[in-house]
Amino acid sequence: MTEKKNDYSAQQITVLEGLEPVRKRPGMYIGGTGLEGLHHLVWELIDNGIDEALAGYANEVSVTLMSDGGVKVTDNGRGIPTDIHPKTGKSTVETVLTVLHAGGKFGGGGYKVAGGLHGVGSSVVNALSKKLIIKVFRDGNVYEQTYEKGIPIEDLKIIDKSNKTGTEILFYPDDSIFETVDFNYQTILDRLRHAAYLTKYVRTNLINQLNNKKYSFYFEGGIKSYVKHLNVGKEVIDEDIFYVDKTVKDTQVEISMQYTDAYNETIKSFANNVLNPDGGTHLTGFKSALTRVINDYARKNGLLKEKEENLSGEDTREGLTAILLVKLPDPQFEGQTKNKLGNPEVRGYVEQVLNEYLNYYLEEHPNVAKKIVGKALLAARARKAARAARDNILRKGILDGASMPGKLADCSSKDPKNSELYLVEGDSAGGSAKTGRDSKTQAILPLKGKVLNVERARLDKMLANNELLSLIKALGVGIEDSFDIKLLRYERIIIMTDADVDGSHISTLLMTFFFRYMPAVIENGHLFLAKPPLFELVRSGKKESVFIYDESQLDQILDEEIEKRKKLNPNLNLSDEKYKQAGFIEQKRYKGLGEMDAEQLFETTMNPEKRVLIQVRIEDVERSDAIFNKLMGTEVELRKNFIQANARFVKDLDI
Ligand code: 0RA
Repeated sequence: MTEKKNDYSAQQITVLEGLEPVRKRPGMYIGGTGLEGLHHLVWELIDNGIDEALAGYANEVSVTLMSDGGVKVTDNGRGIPTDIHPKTGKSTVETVLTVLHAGGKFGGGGYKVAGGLHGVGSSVVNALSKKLIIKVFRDGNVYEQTYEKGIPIEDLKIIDKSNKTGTEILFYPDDSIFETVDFNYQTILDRLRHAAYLTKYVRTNLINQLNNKKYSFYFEGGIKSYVKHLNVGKEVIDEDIFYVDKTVKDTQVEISMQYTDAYNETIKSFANNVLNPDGGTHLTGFKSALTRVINDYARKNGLLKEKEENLSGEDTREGLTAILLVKLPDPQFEGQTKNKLGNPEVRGYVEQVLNEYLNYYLEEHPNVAKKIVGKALLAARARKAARAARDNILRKGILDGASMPGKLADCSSKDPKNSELYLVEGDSAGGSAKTGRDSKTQAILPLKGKVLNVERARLDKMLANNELLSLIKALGVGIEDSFDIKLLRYERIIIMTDADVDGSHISTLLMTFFFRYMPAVIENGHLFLAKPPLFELVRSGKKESVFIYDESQLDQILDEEIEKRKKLNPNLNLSDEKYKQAGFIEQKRYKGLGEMDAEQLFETTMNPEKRVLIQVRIEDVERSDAIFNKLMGTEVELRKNFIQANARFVKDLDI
C-alpha cells in the first residue's frame, strides 16, 4: 500500500471532522495507548517545531517535563497564526488544535512546504489530553487558550505583550485513555538528540523540572556528527568522515559515512527526518552506488586484479556506519508506519550523488581509499571462509534437531508454547537449576564462563565455539540463511546470570548474540532476563523468608515493617539496626546464583508464579548498538556503566 502525502495548505482542507474519532480509537492515530502511544504525543509536537525550523523560521525546540506531570513543547518559530481561518471561522490556532485533518497523519514529521498549514498532529494531542494550554507569541502579543479533552473552554485571548515569536503547548495526557502517563525522560532525550543531528543549526533542549536538569543538543555537523556519535568506542579506519549534501531536482540528498573495524554495518536511512527502518529506494540507491564506486576504484588502482571477482555489496559495507537523509516534497511510503520509502526516482538521485562525490572523495583521499578497499578485500576472503565453515556444519547436520547438545537438560514438553529455556551462568548454578526446575516445561542449558563476543568474531569462529553451538542447536532455529523463527523450540528464552558485573557482562554478550544473529527472537518477544534476589530477610520466630530484588525495595520493606511494629508497640526501641527493628533476625546478601540451593533458586527466580522476568526489546536499536559497542570496547569506564545502560532497552515484566 502506498500512503500519499496529505496536502496541508489551508485552502485544501476539505474534510473537517471533530476530534471524537481520536478519543474513540486512539490507536488509529498514535499506534496505541501504552508507553509508545503516550510518547507519540510528544513526537507530534516536537516534529511540528522541527518543521517550523526546516521551513527556516525556528532554530530552537524545547521540551519541559513539568513537575505536575505535564509536558511543554516550545519553538521559536513564527507562532501559529491567530487570525480567523476562512474555512472554519475560528482562529487558525483553534483550527489547528481542533480540526482533524482528513486521513490523519501517522508517524509525524512529514515535510511541509513553507506557509502550509502545519501542526495538524496537534489536534490529536489535544484530543487525548485532559488539559492543554497553548500560548502563541506573535505580532507583539502573547495569546493563550485552554482546552479540556480537545474542547476549548474559552476563546483565544491576549494575556500579555512580548516581542518574541513562537508557539508553546503545555499538555496533560488523559489518564482515562492512556495506560500510563509517566513519560520516560531518556526516551525523550534520545529523540531530541536525534532531531538535532538531523537538522543542523537547530538546538533542542530538554528541561526536567523534577530534578532541575537541562540538556541541550546542537550539532553544527548534522549527520556528520551523528556518524561520529555512533562510532564512539569503535576503532575507526580513518578519522575523516565522508559528507555530501546535494540537491537533485527537488530532492535534497545528504549522506555521511565512516568505516570502523567492526563486522556489522549500521546504515540509517531517513526521509524528511523520519527514520525508515526498512530502508527503501534511498537505501537501494546508496548500496548500489557504494558497491560500484569501490569496485571501480579498486580495479582502476590495481587493488583488485583482473581475474579476481568483484567485491560484493556486503563486503563493501562491512564495518560501515552511514546516515542517509533525503528531503523531498512528496514522500511515499510502503505500509502504514513509514517504514520504507517508496518513491522510485529517489534511487537514481542518491546513486547519482554518491557516485559522483564518493568517487571524488576516494581520489582526493588515497590513503583512506586504500584502507576501505583493503578492508573490503579482507571481508570478502573472511566471508568465504565463514561460508565454508557454516556449510560444513550444515552438511554434517550439527544444527539439525536430532542431536541435542549433551549439556542441555531438556524439558519433557515438546510443545514450544509450553516450553522455556534457561541459559544459566556456570555449571554449579546450572546444576541447582536442573534439580530445582519444573522438568515438564523448563529446559536448562548451563553456559561455561564468558560467552564469545560476537562483535569481535566472524561466523566461522562463532560456529567453532562450543557454548554458542550448543545454544544454536538447543534453539532449533538454524543460523543465517537457514534461520527460521518458526522452528524455535521454546516460547521463552531466559538468561539467568548472577546479579553482579560479570553476570551482567555475560547477559550482555548473550543479548549481543541474539541481537546480531537472531533479532527475530527479540523482536517477537522471546528473550528475557531472569531477576535473582539481592537479599533474603529471615523473620524471627518463623522459617519464612522475604526475598528482595531491588536495593530500593529493601528500605521500603524495612520502613513498612517498622511502621507496622510501631503501631503495635509504640515504645519500640529505635536505636537498633533497621532490619532488626523490622523484626528480621538475619539479612543475607546474595552475590551469586550459586549461593542458593536448588529449591531456593526455583522459588526465587524460576517459579512462574513468583518470578520477575525482564523482557528484552529492541526498542531503540541505535541505542543498544551503541551500548554494545561501548561495552565490548576495552574502556573500563564505559563498561562500568553497562548495568545501568541495560535497563534502558529492557522492560520489567511480571510473568
Ligand atoms: C500555520 C501557518 C503558519 C505557521 C504555523 C501554522 C505553525 C504551526 C506550528 C505548530 C508548532 N509550531 C508552529 N509554528 C507555526 C505560517 C504563518 C505565517 O505565515 O506567518
